[in-house]
Formats: sequence, C-alpha cells, structure tokens
Amino acid sequence: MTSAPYLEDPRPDARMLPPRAAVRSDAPRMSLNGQWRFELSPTVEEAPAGFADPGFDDAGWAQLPVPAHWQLHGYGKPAYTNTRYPFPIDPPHVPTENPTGSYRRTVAVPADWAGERIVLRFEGVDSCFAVWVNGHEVGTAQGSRLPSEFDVTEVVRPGADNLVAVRVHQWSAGSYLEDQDMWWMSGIFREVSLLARPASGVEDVFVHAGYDDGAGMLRVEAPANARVLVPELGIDVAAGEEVRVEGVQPWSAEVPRLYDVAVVTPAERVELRVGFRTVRISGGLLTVNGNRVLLRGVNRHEFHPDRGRAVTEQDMLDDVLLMKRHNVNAVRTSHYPPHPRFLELCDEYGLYVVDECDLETHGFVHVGWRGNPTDDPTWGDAYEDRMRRMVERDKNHPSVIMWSLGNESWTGRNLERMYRYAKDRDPGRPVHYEHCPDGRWSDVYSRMYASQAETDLIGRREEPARGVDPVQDAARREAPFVLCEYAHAMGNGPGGLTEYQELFEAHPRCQGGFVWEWIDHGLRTRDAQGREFFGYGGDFGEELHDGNFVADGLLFPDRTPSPGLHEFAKVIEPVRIAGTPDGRLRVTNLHEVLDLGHLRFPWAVEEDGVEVESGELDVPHVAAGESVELDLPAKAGGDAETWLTVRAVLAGDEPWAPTGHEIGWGQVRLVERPRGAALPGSGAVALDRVRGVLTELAGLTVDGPRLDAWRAPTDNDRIPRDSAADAWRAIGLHRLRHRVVDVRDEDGGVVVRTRTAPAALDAGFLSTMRWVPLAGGGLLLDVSVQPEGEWPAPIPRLGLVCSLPAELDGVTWYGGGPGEAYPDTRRAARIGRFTSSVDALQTPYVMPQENGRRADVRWAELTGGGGGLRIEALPTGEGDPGTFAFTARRWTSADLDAARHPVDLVPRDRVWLTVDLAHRGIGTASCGPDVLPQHELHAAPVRLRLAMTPA
Ligand code: IPT
Repeated sequence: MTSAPYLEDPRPDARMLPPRAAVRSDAPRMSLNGQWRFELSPTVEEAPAGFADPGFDDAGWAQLPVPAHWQLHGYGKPAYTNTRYPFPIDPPHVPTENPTGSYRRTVAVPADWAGERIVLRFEGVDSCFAVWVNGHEVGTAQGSRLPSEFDVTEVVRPGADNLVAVRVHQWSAGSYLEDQDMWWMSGIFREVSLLARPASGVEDVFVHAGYDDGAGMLRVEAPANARVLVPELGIDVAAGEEVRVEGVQPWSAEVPRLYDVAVVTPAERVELRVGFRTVRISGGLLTVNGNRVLLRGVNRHEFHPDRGRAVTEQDMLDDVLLMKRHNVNAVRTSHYPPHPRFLELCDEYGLYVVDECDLETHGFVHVGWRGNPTDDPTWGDAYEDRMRRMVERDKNHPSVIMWSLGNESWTGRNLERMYRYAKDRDPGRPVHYEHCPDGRWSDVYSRMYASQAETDLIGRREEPARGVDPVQDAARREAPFVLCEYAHAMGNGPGGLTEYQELFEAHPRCQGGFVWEWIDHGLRTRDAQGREFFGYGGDFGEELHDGNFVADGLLFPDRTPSPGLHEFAKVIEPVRIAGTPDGRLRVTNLHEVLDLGHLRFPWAVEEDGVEVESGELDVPHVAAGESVELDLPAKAGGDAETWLTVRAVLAGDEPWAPTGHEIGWGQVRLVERPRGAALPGSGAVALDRVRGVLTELAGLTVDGPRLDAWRAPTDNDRIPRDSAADAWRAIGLHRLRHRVVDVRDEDGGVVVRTRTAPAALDAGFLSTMRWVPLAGGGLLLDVSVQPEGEWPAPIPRLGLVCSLPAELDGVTWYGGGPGEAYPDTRRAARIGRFTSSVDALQTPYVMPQENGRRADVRWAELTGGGGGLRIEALPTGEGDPGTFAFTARRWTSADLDAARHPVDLVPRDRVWLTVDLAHRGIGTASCGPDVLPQHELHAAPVRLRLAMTPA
C-alpha cells in the first residue's frame, strides 16, 4: 500500500484548473526554471518527511536543474524498453520501489501581485507529482507531456519568499498510459512558471481562421469583453464575431503565412500568430484549403543525446530547420504533445502536424490486451482528460491539421470519449487513430508498416475488409489513407522508399505518411576506458531492455543526417527533373501550392565526372501539379561518358535555408560509356599459387582478392524473427572456406579457379579469376562466379575482398556518390567524381553494421604513402553493367559484425577493400516489409572485368 494514494489513482485531480490555450500574454509571469534543491529517494515512503514545510533544512541537498531528467544528472539510470512495461502489469499499481524526487526552491513573488489570482503552471513532469506551496498541498497531476495548472492564490505571499516543493514519482497509474517506445526518464523536464492572472483577463482563446473560396473567415472565442485586433487586415471586432476577410493569404506548409492577432481586454493582451486555413476531408481526400496534401512526414520524438526529452528551443529549431531542408513537410508528434514552442515553430516555418496525445498502452499486447485500460471505464476520465489538455493547449496552431488519440493502445470505449471530445470541441480538425482493428475513432484510414503491395491495394480501394461491422468498414474504405509509420529508419536504410513514393503519387487516396522515425535516441555516455559513444538499451544495466531498437532515426543522435535522410529528401523532392525518351527534359512541379518561380535551375555537363560546361536553365513558372518539357541545355561533345545534371535550388533566401539550397536534381546521360579496352602487356602475376591469391598488385603488398558472400548484418537483416541474417549464419556465409581447384598459366596470364563454400554445406561458388598483366603495369582481372549446388537462401552479397596497405587512405571515385548506396537506397547517389578518405567513407551507425558502400562505380583510386591502386570496370557487354560497388575499411566485415558500438571498431594495420559483383537490398524488416523481390539477391552467375593499375 502506497503512502501516496494519488499516484495509483488514474482519475485526474479535481484541483487541476481547466486546461486552456498556450498563448503569449502581457500578464505577469515568473519562470521557475533553474537550479532547485533535489534529493532522490528509492521509495515514496523514504522521501524526506516534512520536506514541503518552509522550515525544512535542505542545506545538505544537491541541486538539479529544472527542466531536466534526473537520470541524466547522476540520479538513477535511464532505461529503455520498446513495448514491455519495466514493472509488473498490475494496474493501477506500481512497484514499491518507485524512485521519488523531492524538489524545493523559493521564489520571491512581487508585492504588486497582491490581489491577483496566482497560478502555478507545469508544462511537463514525468510521470506524476504532488506540489506544495509554503507547506500547503495544492494539487497532484499525471500526464507527463501535458500541462497542468493550480490556483495557489490562497497560499502565496506576495512581497515575500515563497517555498515551492514538488514530489515527483517515476512510476504512477499514468505510467500504464505512457508506454511509448523510448527511454524511461523522470523529473520536471519542461518549464515551471508562476502566473499572475488578472481578473477579467483573457483566460482562454480559441481562434477559428478558415480559408475558402479565396477569402478568410475569422472568429475568435474569448471572454465577452475582449476585442480581436488584426492590424494588418484592419480588423477590430468583438470576441465571437465572425468576419469574412477578402484577399487574405492562406497558410500552408509551403507558404506559412501568419497574421499577428491580438485579443485584448482592459486587463490583458494576448498575442497570437494566426494562419487562415481549412482542413477538410472531402471526396475521400484530406485537403488543406481545398488542395490534396501529400504528407512527406516523419515521426518525431523529442530527443537530445545529453538532455533526453528536456529539449531546448535551439534543439527544436534544429529539428524544424533540418526537416525543412530535407523536403519534409509533416510531423507526427509521436507519441505525445511536444513542447508548445515546437508547434509555434511549425506554424512559422511551415510543417503540417499530427498532434498526438500522450497515450500508449502497448505493453498490454504481451498479455493479449487483458486488462487494457483503453476499455476500462475506471480509466475513462484519465483518457478524456489527456485529450482535453492537449486539444485545449494546442487548438490555435494552424500547423496542427489533425488530432491523434495516441499510439498502440488497442481499442475500447475510452477512445470514443477522446474522439468525441475532440470532435465536439474542434469540428475543424480530423481525428487520427491507428490501432482500432476496424479503423474506428479515426477520420482517416491509418496504418503502420503496410507493405508496398498492400498500400497499392488500399490505393485502389481493393483492400480486404477489416473488422466485422460492414457500416464501419464501408466508412473506413471511403477514408483517405495515411501511413502513420512506415520505412523503419533503423541502422542502414530504410530501403524501399521509392516504391512507396510512387504509390503516393499514383493513388490520390494514398496521402503519404510518416517515416519511423526522425532521430536515434542514443544517449551520450562513456565506456570503461573513457571513450564516448551513444548508448542504447542495455548500456545502462537494465535487466529488461530492447537493445538498439531505440536507435532508428533519420538523424544520428547528435543530429547529423544519416544516409537515410539524404535518401528520403531525394525521394520526396518536390521538383522532379528527368530525361524523356525522346531526348528532352521534363521538370515536374510536385508542390502543393507553389509554382516554380522561387527556384533556379543551374546545370552542369560532366565528362568522366569533370565539369566541361555549365549554365542556368530557363524554366517557366510551372504551376503546382504541372510539368513542362524543355530542350536539353547542352549537347554532348566528347567521347567520354557524359552526364548533364540539373539542380533545383532556392532563388532567394527562405527563413529555413539560404539562396542556392538544393531541393531536387536530376541527371541525363548524354554520352554512353565507351567500351572498356585494356592493352595486355608482359610481366609477372605475383601469386600465392597455394592459396590462389595475389601477393602484390600495382606495386603494393596485397592479400587477395578472395570471393566473399557476407556483409555484417544490418538491423534490417538481423532483427525480424527468422531473419535473413539467421539464415546466412546457419548456412555459414560468415565462415567461407576456399579450395583452389587449379592454377593454370594461360595466354600470358594466370587463371585461378577456386571453390568457395561454408563448412557442412554441399553448395558453393566456383570462381574463375583470369589475371593478365597490362601494358602500363598492373593487371586485368576477369572474374566470373558460378553457383554450384542448391543455395538454401538468398545471400547478402557476392564480391571480392582484398587487404591493402594501411597507407592507402585517400579515395577518389567516379560513380554514385557522395554517400553510401545500396540497391534499394540509391536515389540520393548521383553520378559524379568524388573524393573522400577511408575514415570518412564509414557511416557511424549507433550499432555497427554493413555501411559505406559506394555504388555504380566506374573507377576508384586508393592512394597514400606514395603509392596507389586504381580499379576500373571494363564493361564486357554481356549483361555486365560495367560498374562495381566498393567499401574500404580499416577493419574486416567480421570486426564490423562483432562490434556493438563504433568505439569497438579499432583500426587494424591494413585496409580491406571489398568489390561487389552483386549486393542485396536493405529493406525495412526490422519493422516492416523486407527487401522487395526486385532487390533480393539469389545465388546466380555474375561476371566483372576490372583493370587494376598503379594510381
Ligand atoms: C511501432 C510503434 O508505434 C513505434 O512507437 C515504434 O515502436 C515502432 O513500432 C518501431 O520502432 S509499433 C510496431 C509493433 C509496429
């Protein structure tokens, strides 16, 4: 039995004031952010008695900043589970061992606050708290990511120091509703403030600003004595009065036009930035201002590697700018309302928001949803209270185009209460919920991780029925379709984005979705040797955890964009530039409202990756949704492979990016690659005739190449049940053995035939490597690989691996770049000439795995220490693309496979070069569909011809 019964009581405390809009007001406000006295106790019962009394001596206590999580300041440890509750499922009870933080601080309340109503406001406390002022308990609250306010007028002494004491519990009944896939971290993690609320001030305000038929419609719910002023539009009307405003500019994510609105009573002035826009579902489509929207979205958790969810304004701005710069136009606030400032930034910079309530009961899935609070009426008030606090706080943001009830909470009556609350209070926004099996309590049909094939069926409205109620099913089938989560961005990937985007563009009903997720939640920490890395589940001693499943974002924890974000930005580019079959150029404007007038189109012609000509293309101001065909701006001259690259860049500064920022690009090949020729010469092939591998190449000491069919499994290879990587390991692809069949001198060269296979299997690969010395030095390699026997499963790759001297640290290549690329993640790689270093080629995934592959490579050079190796693919013409892909690393694939964090990868004294003949796609099987059939790799004959010469 707990001595703090409120923490196991799901019902909202009646002392909490009615929720209201977050607004900027000129009423007096004091921030209580900063250092508070703090002590952490292992149980509620052991929390210091009498700590809320003004006379209590806290001189011996430490200090903790507010806002912050105590686990990130040396108190307790963060813990990560995805869906499993880290405590027994015993609702509404929580363990007796319930870390409890006691917070104290004094605040000098100005004397002129006397006579005012005084309110204490918390923006977010995880997960439950009780608060005292000057020794008097004023209330308790749950709902970690929701605001709460308490009237403290009776107990505050203006003109004196006042003691605020808060007791925060890590676990509460509310924890059952907050089982989001993230770190369990506690404390006062958003701001605290003290407000003087003037009598007859603007207690609450609800702006209705629609846009229809070229005109705005404004009506502001506010106290009856309030005036509504919009100076820019010459509006000065009474609260509640509806005005039609001709010629107003609408708000959209692309053109986030805001108007300053003041709501004024004699006692208070409240300022808002208002956007005129109408969200509607009509004709089965989700529209904003009558336009179908295509959501190029991401799921955003609040995260910083040092601060956790206690994000700063700069962190929020960084997110918004990074999103805008990567063509993202929508955010789902998975799975709780964000810090209120984030929504202001979305209003200002232009992002559509699905504002999601702080609700997830996912852990009940592990007991067949038995006891799930979602359908238990004793939790009904708690559910409705959460929805109400979100809707009331966020109702004035034009960016919020949909409310979401929460995530993964199965189904039940309490969702109906949330849905009804939102619809009654705010008919102007559709409501989203994904997890009712028949699509109930949602105005859109939402799914997560549906495959491309199923998405296609849904787009055609040919999907199988769901649920048992035909009326409900018919309603669902009429609804617009949104993937509230797709393309799991864990580790290397996500693969298959292009195929989704094609469906979103082909089927009006498929209105896009939200990649899971925006940022890796890796917490910065150090190993025993003091080396820094980003920790994931298990790195903090948790007995129950879900490993690196918490690191599945498009950004690395420090907000460096991952290759996945570059790929996503390219796939969702709002301007598409492509060659046409008859040799022209098509520019398609995929914007929602913008024409192309805000962009410039610089072009360049490159021969063998070297620019020979450049200019700027004159593109008409094509309207949104339209396209234009133009003549190519340049003709090809030379014999070398020649590409035209046209880029779409900002013609002027935008608030989110400077002039010249690239939003899209396309390439057209003007001259095909000439057939590769190489002049045979005379010379020796330095071969270890026993092992069938070279010992010297281009003047360098080498060991290899050998045939290799392994890659360090990616999260997508490794995580699903019966994973691809399990099959590869079972076969033994990571422990191949080589048997030299024969070594023959032939036509001035050497032919080495080797059978490569894992122990205990009767299938293998027969590789034939024909080595011929070249006239200018170096060797020509003609390699063909023939599978033998029955290969029981698809394989990750087929290629060569060779070790080279460690001095070779500079890399230049002509092919796909600048970033890594795999068969289903290669849109962002353009054909060009790129320079890097071995170290910079590595992608530092939070969990080490296959990475850094450069694809579609014509030639590559590794240089350093006065020497170098050039590898050039010579097309054979027989289904051979005449390209290869490579990685260059200071460690082996086995090292990469064994490492758990990037710091485990200790450079060895060689560089390992892998050259791919074939490689499997990436897919998103860590959560979602696996590699699509067209990107799967089955054992099949492959061939490649490479000139390997000194560089
Ligand atoms: C889905 C969750 O909604 C999300 O929070 C996250 O956990 C994601 O998966 C995986 O990273 S739920 C899953 C069972 C599809």
